[in-house]
Amino acid sequence: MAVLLLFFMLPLSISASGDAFIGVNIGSDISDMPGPTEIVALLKAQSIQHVRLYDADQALLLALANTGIRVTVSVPNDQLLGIGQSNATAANWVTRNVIAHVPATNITAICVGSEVLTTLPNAAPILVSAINFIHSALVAANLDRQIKVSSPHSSSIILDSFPPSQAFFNRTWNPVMVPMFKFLQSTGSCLMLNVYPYYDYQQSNGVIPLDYALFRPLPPNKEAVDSNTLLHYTNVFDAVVDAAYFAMSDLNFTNIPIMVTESGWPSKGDSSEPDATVDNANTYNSNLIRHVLNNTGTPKHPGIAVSTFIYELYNEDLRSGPVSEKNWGLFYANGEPVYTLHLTGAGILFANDTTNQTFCVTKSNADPKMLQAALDWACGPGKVDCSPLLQGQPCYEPDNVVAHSTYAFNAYYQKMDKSPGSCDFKGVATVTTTDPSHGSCIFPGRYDFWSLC
Ligand SMILES: *[C@@H]1O[C@H](CO)[C@@H](O)[C@H](O)[C@H]1NC(C)=O
Ligand SMILES: *[C@@H]1O[C@H](CO)[C@@H](O)[C@H](O)[C@H]1NC(C)=O
Ligand SMILES: *[C@@H]1O[C@H](CO)[C@@H](O)[C@H](O)[C@H]1NC(C)=O
Ligand SMILES: *[C@@H]1O[C@H](CO)[C@@H](O)[C@H](O)[C@H]1NC(C)=O
Ligand SMILES: *[C@@H]1O[C@H](CO)[C@@H](O)[C@H](O)[C@H]1NC(C)=O
Ligand SMILES: *[C@@H]1O[C@H](CO)[C@@H](O)[C@H](O)[C@H]1NC(C)=O
Ligand SMILES: CC(=O)N[C@H]1CO[C@H](CO)[C@@H](O)[C@@H]1O
Repeated sequence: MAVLLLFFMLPLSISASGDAFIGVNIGSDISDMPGPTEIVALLKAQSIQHVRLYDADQALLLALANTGIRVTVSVPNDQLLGIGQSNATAANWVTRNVIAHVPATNITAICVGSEVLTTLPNAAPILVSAINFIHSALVAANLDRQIKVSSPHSSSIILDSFPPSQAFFNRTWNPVMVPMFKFLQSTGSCLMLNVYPYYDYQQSNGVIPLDYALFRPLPPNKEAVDSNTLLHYTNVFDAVVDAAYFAMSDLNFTNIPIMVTESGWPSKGDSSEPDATVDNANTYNSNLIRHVLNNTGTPKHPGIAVSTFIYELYNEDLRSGPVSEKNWGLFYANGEPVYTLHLTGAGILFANDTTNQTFCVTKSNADPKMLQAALDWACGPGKVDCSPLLQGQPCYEPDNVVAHSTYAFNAYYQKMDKSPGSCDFKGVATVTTTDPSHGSCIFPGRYDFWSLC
């Protein structure tokens, strides 16, 4: 009996996928588009370690080489038809835009198209072939394990999304979604979803409270409860992600993780968009980052990482539509912040909020034997991921006990949430405000680790 139970339960569980990360989308509809070097300088200054591009811009991919930054590239919608109709075109795309850049540029995922079902429905019939052709080209280059393939969808393809337990995908798209989920399942990839509580709030005609969209605390009587599951929802983001999990289970797919490829809030709008304000944008994005990096997961899948890319790095002044369309960015094109996120205590991401940013380093003149012992402890019983210190990895050089123990001490300190006593190591370590990162060896903030997809 117990054996049978296991047999049925195993395929149903989403494996714990490590810690969630926050990344940033880089759109380029900008009249004064910063050059690749400026973009990379901004990413480094802000400790942004994951980015998503809407294409595979050669110059930017080159500038991202040897930075340690993880890059998701995209097949733009206007190239999708060609790629979905010809495996040779797909293979060429992968050769030119991926193989030419790895491993110097750490490409970790490929988005095939963007919101194809809702913005380019005539390409829907070839979407899964495009995904398969791109994947086959990666397999041929032996890159399929390190580079995941998926396609970002608008959350508007989920219908009846509250209560989340009743959600399902618009059945029109089942002939696309079912083979796509089979692909994602068999390749260990994830469902990519764009989640915009701003629009859900705006379109709800007052049904959704602003606080619920902004992750602000709600009075208990305002909390949304799913009457089927009795799960409590304290914010729209979680409700939408759970609606996607439930919509997948409606199609009998229960072990595919979700990555949010876009989420954000505009900082400015026209007179019909009164909630597009700097305050709301700052509140939403700060709370979103905290929520994601806390690895809270969602009510349906607590603790399961939902890595998220913020939309977006720069304001895109050339975008058409309402004023808000041009104002989703964290930065102006000149690199000035639109606002400074309230992120103290959330790790070293977005270094602009540096007030309380601290690192743990080796004391000068510490005894090398004590350092070695402390290093061994940190990488062993201390459970620090010391793999970046191995030969060929970014923090191997300089290969000495002082540099290596500094990396390990800091990783332990961040892992312990900078708790008092976690930067001591029998007196050989000390706290500093200077970031010890060097070259492509980036010292982790507490939460910035790799996760599944
Ligand atoms: C494309 O598919 C054809 C037929 O299945 C196969 O013979 C060919 O090798 C494939 N080409 C590439 C570049 O994968
Ligand atoms: C489902 O998708 C089809 C095709 O885009 C669309 O015409 C239809 O309105 C959608 N259904 C709902 C309920 O949104
Ligand atoms: C899901 O599985 C159930 C139980 O095996 C089955 O009745 C149902 O038809 C399946 N649904 C789909 C969409 O395959
Ligand atoms: C962080 O996660 C813990 C449980 O893992 C939870 O109790 C807490 O409310 C979360 N905090 C935020 C800000 O989400
Ligand atoms: C920095 O930390 C100190 C001590 O924990 C705290 O009092 C202060 O409010 C923090 N500063 C900010 C900007 O959060
Ligand atoms: C590339 O990124 C992956 C995922 O974060 C990581 O495991 C790997 O070590 C990185 N490779 C390099 C060369 O930095
Ligand atoms: C508000 C603020 O401190 N902005 C700074 C953020 O970091 C960039 C790059 O280091 C600076 O240019 C900004 O002045």
